[in-house]
Amino acid sequence: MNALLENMSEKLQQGNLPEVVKLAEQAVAEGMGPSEILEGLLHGMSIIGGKFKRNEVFVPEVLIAARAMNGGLDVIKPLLADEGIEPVGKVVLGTVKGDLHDIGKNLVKMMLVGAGLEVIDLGVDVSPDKYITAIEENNPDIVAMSALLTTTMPNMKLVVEALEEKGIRDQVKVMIGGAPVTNEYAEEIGADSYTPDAATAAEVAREFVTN
Ligand code: B1M
Repeated sequence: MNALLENMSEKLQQGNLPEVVKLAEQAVAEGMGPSEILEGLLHGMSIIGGKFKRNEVFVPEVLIAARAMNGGLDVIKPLLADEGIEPVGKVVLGTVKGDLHDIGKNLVKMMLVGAGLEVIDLGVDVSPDKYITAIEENNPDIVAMSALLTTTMPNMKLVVEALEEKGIRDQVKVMIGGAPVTNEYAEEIGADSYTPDAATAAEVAREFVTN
């Protein structure tokens, strides 16, 4: 990683939002591509993640690092979208009920938009009812769910069950992902796809809507 991205990663770890935004803008001005800049942001976030796990930093530090990460993502968002084309399909996306983690979900959103899909972002802490209402109102091709906690993962199953109860399960493809989620879990709850990262999620979503 070059010095600029290294610096941006460090500023992200310190939770310095203005500096992260400034350095991300500088990287864009210097001609770096969105994927390269994203790598720098993810590098900082993964260091913070490791420290959080080892109890070397706590929720407030992680929260301000996450805010800085989202600030950096906002800078590269238009560039990722520019790589896409006219919307080829529609996705209703959210982080499931009880879960407030939104960085991965935001990344998935950007990649989906970049892959040419329209995204209706329901945000975080999305209840099965809210998913159902959004699906009924927007008639999407795909419902995409993110979960970062083992305790909130089961809420993905509740959404699949709610779709079945409403008789609309066959109208949408269900995509799931997030750190604790696995392919086995997707099979267990009857989801159509598990993908390990945002880029793969976008590829699979595109396949779903173009096939
Ligand atoms: Co939280 N947290 N957190 N946290 N947090 C984790 C997830 C944890 C693993 C940390 C740890 O190691 N102990 C742990 C979960 C343990 C578990 O359940 N197994 C944990 C915990 C315990 C908690 C709290 C309970 C802590 C507390 O309060 N005591 C609490 C819960 C709050 C809640 O949600 N109700 C909490 C709070 C927070 C913050 C608010 C401080 C903050 C979130 C801020 C925000 O999102 N705006 C936070 C963060 C930042 C993390 C870590 C450090 C980083 C997560 C992240 O953003 N990663 C995380 C540790 C870790 O993951 N190493 C941790 C970067 C992001 C790009 O990756 O989201 O995995 P990720 O997304 C990936 C893939 O998973 C995939 O694509 C992305 C990559 O391309 N992906 C999908 C994601 N969604 C997808 C959907 C798809 C496909 C792919 O299809 C639809």
